[in-house]
Amino acid sequence: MTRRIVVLAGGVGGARFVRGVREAVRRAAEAPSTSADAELAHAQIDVVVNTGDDWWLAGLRIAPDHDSLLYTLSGQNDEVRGWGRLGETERVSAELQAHGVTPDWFTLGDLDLGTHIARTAWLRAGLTPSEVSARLQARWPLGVTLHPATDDEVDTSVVTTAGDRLHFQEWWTRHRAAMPAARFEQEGIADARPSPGTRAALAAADMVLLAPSNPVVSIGTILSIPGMRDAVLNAGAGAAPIVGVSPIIAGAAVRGMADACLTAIGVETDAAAVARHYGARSAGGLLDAWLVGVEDEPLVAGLRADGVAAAAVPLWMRDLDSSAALAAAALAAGLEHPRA
Ligand code: FO1
Repeated sequence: MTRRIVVLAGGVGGARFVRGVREAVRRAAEAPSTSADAELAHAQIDVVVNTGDDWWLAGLRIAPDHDSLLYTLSGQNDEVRGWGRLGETERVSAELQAHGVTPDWFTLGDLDLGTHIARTAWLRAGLTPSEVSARLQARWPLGVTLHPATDDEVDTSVVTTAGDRLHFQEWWTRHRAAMPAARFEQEGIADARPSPGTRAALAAADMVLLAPSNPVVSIGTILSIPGMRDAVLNAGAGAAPIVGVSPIIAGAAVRGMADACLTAIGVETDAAAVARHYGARSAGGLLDAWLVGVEDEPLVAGLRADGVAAAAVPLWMRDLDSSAALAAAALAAGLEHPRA
């Protein structure tokens, strides 16, 4: 039977992990060697993508996490910068900055602008973000299906401890999360709903993976959409195991500034603290299993005592092999914990 895997993901770390999941499933089909391979071969992969980082700039709708996945999975991502397109030029961006239409701390590459202009044109023609995403994916078949977590426009704002209020992108990109955040707000989140594709993918899922994305502003924002937590817990009529991967290794964020976000919500930057933040399903939370880095092996026993089936595996995703190995470990953890 064709397995249905759903991954909740944010931007850069999420994109690398999803690329690993796609590769692990490909290898399971190409060279099946274990019973897990037989289960995973030809599995369908759906990705629920965070939309909280999205923003309007120069009249264009920018969707960073979506585009990180789109470009990474189509082999066009600038792996050095971590975002944007390979072979990018910035002639239009220089003009936009000269006009004062875009800030000097946020660059829209010429090829990248093609995506934003297409997206904005389709939105203005009345298409939903999900329909826009489907058109972008039609041009670059990814081997997975991306679904914006919601089709409702809900940007993340940051309220700093100094009382400033700014869009997440400014806090993240201009200030590199250096301004201590008091809280994160998603305006309009109460009226937001999971996108149709997200609901359908979760309903049919055999397994749900929480990518090693920012647990606050990426995974947290996805889960804060009304109805999303229940849709995840009821995935596959409640039979789909939920497996998370730590974005923290040895007390430090793998990339990005997840530590700044965790501090803002009072969660310690620690692989076990993040698991407890998501909670064990048996204790009213989400997790059936949780992967920590081999550096954090000492945390495993405590997590297991708290009802989270934890395991220590290599978490660094430096290349396709290490990403596929991490994804295979997450998939194996899910297969080991078939829900009743
Ligand atoms: N990140 C930067 O640090 N500087 C930029 O100028 C920048 C431009 C940019 C343009 C389009 C896009 O999709 C992403 C862009 N990013 C930039 C990355 C983006 O801010 C982050 O990847 C996500 O918001 C983090 O999840």
